[in-house]
Formats: sequence, C-alpha cells, structure tokens
Amino acid sequence: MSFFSKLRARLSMLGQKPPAVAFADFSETPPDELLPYLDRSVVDEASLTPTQREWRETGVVILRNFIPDEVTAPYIAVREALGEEAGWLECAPYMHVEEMRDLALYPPLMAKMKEVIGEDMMLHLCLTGWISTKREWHQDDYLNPDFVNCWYIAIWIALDDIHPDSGPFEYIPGSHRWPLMRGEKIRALLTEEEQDMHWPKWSERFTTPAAVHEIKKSGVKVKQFLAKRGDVLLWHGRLMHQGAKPNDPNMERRSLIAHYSSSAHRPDIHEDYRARDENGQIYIVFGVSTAI
Ligand SMILES: O=C(O)CCC(=O)C(=O)O
Ligand SMILES: [Fe+2]
Repeated sequence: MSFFSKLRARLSMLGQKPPAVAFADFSETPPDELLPYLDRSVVDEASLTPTQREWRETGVVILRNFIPDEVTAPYIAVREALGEEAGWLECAPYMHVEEMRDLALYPPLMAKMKEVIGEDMMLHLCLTGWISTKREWHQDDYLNPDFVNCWYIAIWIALDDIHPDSGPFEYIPGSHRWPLMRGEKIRALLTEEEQDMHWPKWSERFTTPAAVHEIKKSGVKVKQFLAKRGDVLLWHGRLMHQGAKPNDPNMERRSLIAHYSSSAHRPDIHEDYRARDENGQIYIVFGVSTAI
C-alpha cells in the first residue's frame, strides 16, 4: 500500500468518532518464538515455496481448481439430500458424515496446510450452510485458548460458482500481521453477566466497530473470494474476514468451511478425543470419553 493511500485513509477518518473500545484494547502482538515459523519477523525468504510466500505476505493461500469434482461429489450429494439451507447445526457434523470428513481431510489439502503452519493439523469445526454466515469483521484465533497463537487455519471450499451477490467470503490482505485479538482481554471488557459461554456474541458490540474502524484506518482494500467448484481459500487465524451480507438473500452460496488446529499445539485435548481416518488424518471427536 502506498504512502498516499495510507494518508488518504487516515485523513478520511478525521471526521469520524473513534469507537468507545479500540482494537488495541483487546489485542496484542505475541512474541516471535510463540508463533509458527512463517509468522516470525525474520525468515529465510529465499527458501520459501510460492505457497509459503503467499501465506506470509497476504495471510491467505488461494488454490484454484484444487479439488477434483469426484472428491467434492459425494459430499455435495449428502448435503443436497439434507435439504436444509443452514446445513447441519452442530459444530462437528463431520463426526457422523463420512463424506464431509473425506472432503475436509483430503490429503493434498492437509499437505498444503502443513506447508504453511509447519505441523500436522486436526479438524474440529465445519460450517455447512449454503448461505453466508453474515458474521461481520473478525479474526478467528481469539475464540481459541490463548496458547494456540495462530497454530490454526480455516479453509473455504467452493462447491459451485460463487456469485458476488450471494454474500461471499471477504478479507483484508495482510491483516494477519495486525495485533492478535485476545479472548481473555475481550472477556475482561464484558459485564459479569456477559462472561458466560456466549461471550463471543456479547462482545461483538465492541469488537466489530473496533475492527471496522481499524480496517478503514488501514486503507487496505477488501477482497472477495469469488470462486468455482473445487477452488479453495486457506486463511490465517489472525486474518480480518467476514461473511458478507448477501445482496440477494435468496441466492445460494455453496461451500464447506472447515477449521483446524495444529495437533501439537492442543495439549489440552486428550488423545481419547482424537480419531484418525484411513489416511491417518486427525479429527476431534467431541463427547466420546470422560477422560478430560
Ligand atoms: O461466512 C463466511 O464466509 C465467514 C465464515 C467465518 O467467519 C468463519 O468460518 O470463521
Ligand atoms: Fe471467522
């Protein structure tokens, strides 16, 4: 971004009232040694693959035409048969939908994730709606325990042509270098009654305006992921992103969204909760043990 566009963005903010809670009030920059290699201040740039370079520079990796139709087809068939616009409502439907698991754990995709994070990733959340979540600007990592520190990734698999009016996935390239929102700091800004399991929802009243303000201040242009079946976008746990409001609320947006954490960076998740598919890829199974 040029000096002038940054200056223009700053000037355009002068007439606006800053939000009551600032982005800096609930974010911080973690020390290098806690972060994945590609997030550190200094890396051996010459040794990076094109995928690693894209991740380091933009906070996303876009893989066009990456998943063959025969790999997406079984999931599309069960998802169509479900017939619900909102998809499965639980967080881990992959536990009982093998076709979803096979897609989310597609080995070449898992290899790409390992290429950018540096460790084996394990699946723990799938969003299966065929409409936008309409979740406004945020990072994802603050919903994790603080020690996860960006050893995290989420992916957006397009299962059809994604139309600009359907409320596409939107993001701010390079925002993965902004300070990291911290769950603990956010909870401390809530009232006592709000500090319950719904804290992420209550806190949106101040986290969203603060994030929007930060985005305007940065002057960085919003990008949309307009995709075709088999295209995938990988995004960083610190990347600012949102599910846009659809211009046409009746238009479908067929995708599978999946979230993963590094297996090695979740020592709190007992082995009894980890299952492996036939390729050895790990997914978390909730509620199967009383071990933790
Ligand atoms: O609806 C979308 O595309 C955004 C989803 C999202 O924010 C997430 O899965 O973390
Ligand atoms: Fe998100």
